[in-house]
Amino acid sequence: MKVTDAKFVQGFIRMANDGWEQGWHERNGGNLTYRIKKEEIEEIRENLRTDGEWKAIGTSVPNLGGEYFLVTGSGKYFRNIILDPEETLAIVELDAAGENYRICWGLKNGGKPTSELPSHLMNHEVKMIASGGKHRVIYHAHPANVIALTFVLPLEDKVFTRELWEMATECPIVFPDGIGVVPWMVPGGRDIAVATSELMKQYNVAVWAHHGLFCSGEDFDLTFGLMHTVEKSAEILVKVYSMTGGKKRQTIQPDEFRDLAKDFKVTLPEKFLD
Ligand code: 2HA
Ligand code: ZN
Repeated sequence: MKVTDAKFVQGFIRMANDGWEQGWHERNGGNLTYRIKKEEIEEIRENLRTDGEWKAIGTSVPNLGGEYFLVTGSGKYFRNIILDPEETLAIVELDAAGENYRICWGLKNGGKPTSELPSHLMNHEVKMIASGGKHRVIYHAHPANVIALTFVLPLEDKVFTRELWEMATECPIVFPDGIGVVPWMVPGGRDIAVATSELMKQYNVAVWAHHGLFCSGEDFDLTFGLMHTVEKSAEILVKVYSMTGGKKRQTIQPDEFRDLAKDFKVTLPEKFLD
């Protein structure tokens, strides 16, 4: 099968374009990676190159040895993915040790996988283990309202979690584990990858202060939906701050969150409710 005809590639392109249309991907901002299923690789194997040069990932992900990923290219624009996926995306294979990668498809005019490859792969490893293999999508975007809040709220997991839960009743159901916050760090390197993956052991969402948002999920719908829900909630909070300076006349109370958790069968950590 042609790579671009595969259902997972179509799903990836649609999600990337949806992110562009939301305004989360100015210029070359953001990146998306998908851990490809064994049977999906078999469908397209005849069109994968095996002569790519092995290159260092820049970190070590031993539990992902031998896995294949569909990834956005470094410096590529989300806006262009739908027009030319073979120029803007790549499929990469990891070696058995999880220390090197090689390009098997895509980036037809040259280029490298996303500059955030170390962060994506370390988070894939953590989330694959934490979810028993279910999580396959890691998504980083630059949604404006989440970023704006990182100049106003204290950079604490509890504050971001509680404030965003309060802004929309669905939030504690969509991200019951809460949200982690990474202080400002240089993007693209191993340090931000380590800091983010530490938080992603307990969360599916991490804020990068003054930069953007990082999400993990099982499939494209769930991961896009998570990014969308968090950013919508941040937009409401920005409106509340803009109208009142942050003073709420009323809001959802801790016991109301507990009632919601019971009915919707989610567990909300008490540390976010006291
Ligand atoms: O330009 O978003 O974090 C890609 C990025 C880096
Ligand atoms: Zn970024």
